[in-house]
Amino acid sequence: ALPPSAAPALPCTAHGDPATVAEITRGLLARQAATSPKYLYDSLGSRLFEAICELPEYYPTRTEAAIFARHGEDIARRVGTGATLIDLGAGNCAKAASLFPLLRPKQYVPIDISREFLNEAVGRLRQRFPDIAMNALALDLSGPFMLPAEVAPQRRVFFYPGSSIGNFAPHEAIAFLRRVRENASHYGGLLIGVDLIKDAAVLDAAYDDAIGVTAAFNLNMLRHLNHLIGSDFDVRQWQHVAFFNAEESRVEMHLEARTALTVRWPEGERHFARGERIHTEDSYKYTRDSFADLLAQAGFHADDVWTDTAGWFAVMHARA
Ligand code: AVI
Repeated sequence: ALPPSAAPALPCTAHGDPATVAEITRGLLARQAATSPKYLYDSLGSRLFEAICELPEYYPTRTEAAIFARHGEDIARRVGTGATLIDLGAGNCAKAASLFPLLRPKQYVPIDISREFLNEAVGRLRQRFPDIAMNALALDLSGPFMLPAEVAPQRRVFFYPGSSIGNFAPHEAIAFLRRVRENASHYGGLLIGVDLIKDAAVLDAAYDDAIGVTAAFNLNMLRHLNHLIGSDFDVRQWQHVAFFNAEESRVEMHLEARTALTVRWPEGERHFARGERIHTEDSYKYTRDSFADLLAQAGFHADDVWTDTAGWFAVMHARA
């Protein structure tokens, strides 16, 4: 039997804009229910993701950091100093900040969907690096975007670490990178982190850690959805499921109903059978060659790659 919830989950007022509500409810009503992974990142979700990055099982963050530590000077030679560094999905801005001493950007433009989280991070960073101009932008990068005029047009270098590109399906990744390229200037570039295909057991553990931080990260999406669409998801009725799907070359995250249940929101409802799932995230894994090919399809030319000794992760540079 399920433990009773501490408080009854009552439908509340929707706080998302009508387009957001429509997008989420369409996904919930689809035969295979699915939600965009961007809804994993409310303020708590962003903090849980920070915690994931510290887990021993979650190798991408520390492996990428080791690549930057070992090859930083080489990377800086390739990227060049004095650029406009545009950090796509910046989060706490820590990765870019660790490269400031080597890359010495003229302007730093962190972009993230979570405005509150971003503003806090940039506030702290301004005090540490008073000589770098900083313009934080709260933008949703999942659709078309155009950088505002305050972003210096000279030598725009896009920084997209952490293999966040893996959260797009390959055709979406190509479309996204094309949009990035449209925003790049002459001599602009892209410095991107890519998670590579490896043993399934390593991947499974990275997305289903022993102390349940990734489970909390995934389940927290239901609280966020309740806030956005006024639904009555009871988090205790759901469980985290994650596994590597080798055929699709991706780790999938789902939320699985522990029991038969009905979720209600102001304009609708959905019944879930026991074991039925909501597909919440994909994290695609590549080879160096398959990713260079994807870059080429987006109009970028990959001209350098750095990896760790085990070949688990790659940092690639591409010219626009
Ligand atoms: C942000 N993104 C690259 C992470 C990933 O590995 O796909 C999100 C994540 N999901 C579960 N753990 C981490």
